[in-house]
Amino acid sequence: MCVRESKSFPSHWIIIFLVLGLAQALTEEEAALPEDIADPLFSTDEAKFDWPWARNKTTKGTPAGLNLKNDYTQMDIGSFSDFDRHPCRRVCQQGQSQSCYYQLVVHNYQRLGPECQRCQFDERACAAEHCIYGDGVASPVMAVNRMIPGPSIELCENDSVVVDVLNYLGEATTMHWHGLNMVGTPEMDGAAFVTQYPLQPGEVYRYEFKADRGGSLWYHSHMGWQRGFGVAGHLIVRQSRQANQHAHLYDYDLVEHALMVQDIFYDRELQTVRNILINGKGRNHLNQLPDNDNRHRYERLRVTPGYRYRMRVLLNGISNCPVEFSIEEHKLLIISTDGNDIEPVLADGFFLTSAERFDFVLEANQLATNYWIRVRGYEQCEGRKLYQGAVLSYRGATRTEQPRGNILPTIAPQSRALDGVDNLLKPTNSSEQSRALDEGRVLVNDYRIVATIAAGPEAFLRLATAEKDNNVGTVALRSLQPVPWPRNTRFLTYYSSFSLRRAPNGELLFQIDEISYIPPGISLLQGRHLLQEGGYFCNRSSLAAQGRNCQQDVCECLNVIRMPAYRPIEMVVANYMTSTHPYHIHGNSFRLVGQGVVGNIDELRNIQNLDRQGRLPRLPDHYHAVVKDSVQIPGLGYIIVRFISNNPGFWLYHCHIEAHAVQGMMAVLKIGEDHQMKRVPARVRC
Ligand SMILES: [Cu+2]
Repeated sequence: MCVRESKSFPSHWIIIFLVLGLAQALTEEEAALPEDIADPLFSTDEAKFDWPWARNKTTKGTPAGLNLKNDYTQMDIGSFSDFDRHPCRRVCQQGQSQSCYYQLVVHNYQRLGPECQRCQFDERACAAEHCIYGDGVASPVMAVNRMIPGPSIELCENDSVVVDVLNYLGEATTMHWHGLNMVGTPEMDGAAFVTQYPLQPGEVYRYEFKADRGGSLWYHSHMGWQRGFGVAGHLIVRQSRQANQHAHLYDYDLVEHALMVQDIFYDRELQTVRNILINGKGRNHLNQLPDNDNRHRYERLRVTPGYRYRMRVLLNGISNCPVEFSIEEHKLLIISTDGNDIEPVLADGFFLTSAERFDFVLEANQLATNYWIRVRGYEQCEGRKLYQGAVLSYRGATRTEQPRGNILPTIAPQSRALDGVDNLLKPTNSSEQSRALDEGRVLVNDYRIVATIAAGPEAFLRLATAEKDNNVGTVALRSLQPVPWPRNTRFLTYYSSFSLRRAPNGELLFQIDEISYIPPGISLLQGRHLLQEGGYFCNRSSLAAQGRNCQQDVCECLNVIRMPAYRPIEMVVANYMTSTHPYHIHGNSFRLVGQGVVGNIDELRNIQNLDRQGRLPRLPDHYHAVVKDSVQIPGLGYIIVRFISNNPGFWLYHCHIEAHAVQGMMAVLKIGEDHQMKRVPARVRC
């Protein structure tokens, strides 16, 4: 392999020169952009932040910048693999679980790199050459096995999984298995300095866990901005036909119908979201070619007339960019969210905030031609007019046939284009304008709808019942499973908040409970017996006991919220900002029993008072509230989630917008006492 590699070097250099020339051309093209695209719309306050590795003062050996040199030519590329022929990719049968081994190599790579030479002229060459074409703009990325998204892992429920992650990056990394609660294997959760020490460059870490549930899950790096640069992939866990309650609703469940939607950056200018891609591909917003120009590379989903297909969509969101998903002239029968089956809802489209997933059934019952699959960005992406398409292609349609409809039928009026601090603290009425365009369409999980309802039990009930015929709020979705707790269960209620504050030095601090998270230097799960809890952790109560007022002072510390194990827990989480934040906790799936908007909240006392007055209603148990692992907290609103804390350990609790999490919108739930947690070696290496 090495000999072959070195032989191919001269031609690589020629290709590199060609590509550098092309990249130069693109840079010039970009420099010549018209004002409205190149304007500093997003050089807002929110966008200016420290590099995550500068903030993470305790990370040792992390370089002072991204080391994105193109060193992949020196790697043993023969070991890179997609898992198309993996023995665990099979029809799932009851009682036939397997052991499944995977190797994921995480490495620096490039969009429109040397492999893309043929791909530029022949779309079909892209996959074969390991070209990451992206949107045709040369930019540094971090890939998994030379792919973005990384290779899909397909399993059956109860399979045992072994994954070796090899870190070929110039910086530390970890891998998180989003949607798996890691019951019994907390050290495999992939939370840096919480459940494991990160893998330094050149290290290997063996993740071993059980896929103890079905659903659309995913894996992604949990370090810095790596998932934004590409370190993420689908983790699809299927069930046997007997166990799958939705099996009768569809004929095919194909991995090529799993879509990862992602907002991207081109370079180190992380403050500027530049495009949205679907499975790593899509139209280029810089070259201003029409959407249907054949020089764009769109993802294609093939279907045969007369069949029903299960499709899976996830948003790997990095900036504040919720998206709306729909398909021209097709209804979507939504059957699952975050890997949890729901009572089916027939809709025209749905919204995703970062980390959310929706599975739907598409019936190929229209004229056999091509149709646009539409993804439209909002908030920061709306401000930059970002949207993306893919093509639903019926068997029998020619490749050159123009897809029906438009990717973006109507440009929404400019609404909350800026997401700067002043705008975030001001209410907005933009939602009304955008909503007018959606008249008559059934939309699920629309973040704007929740943002327009008034406070109070009547509005809440309307959201959960009457509006179901038209706009279906997240809280209106119903699980197929009854709640797992007995009637009249009394929950321990924790109040928490998401907020933004400016430090006296001008730095913007994204906070949970008015505390900006500082990561620890000792991994909490491994080092828990070494820690003097009082001196090492902080939380709202401990700071108050010290006389600290985080409303006035800047509180930056390791926020660890303690909860007892094996108890019914309820979290009421308020959002002081006008933009939504995707709430995510590790180690536990939860029921969403409340969600709404209350108007201005700037102290936890406000939300506690409202709750005391009975103005934050909960869904009754018989409603079978939806199960999720990631959910939007509406702007100036709240969510109420419930779970049984039967998984002792240290679990991250954070906003799933990467830009917010790396700036401090993160905390840890410590569930149970030290002695109730699994004993794990101080450092696990293979
Ligand atoms: Cu956020």
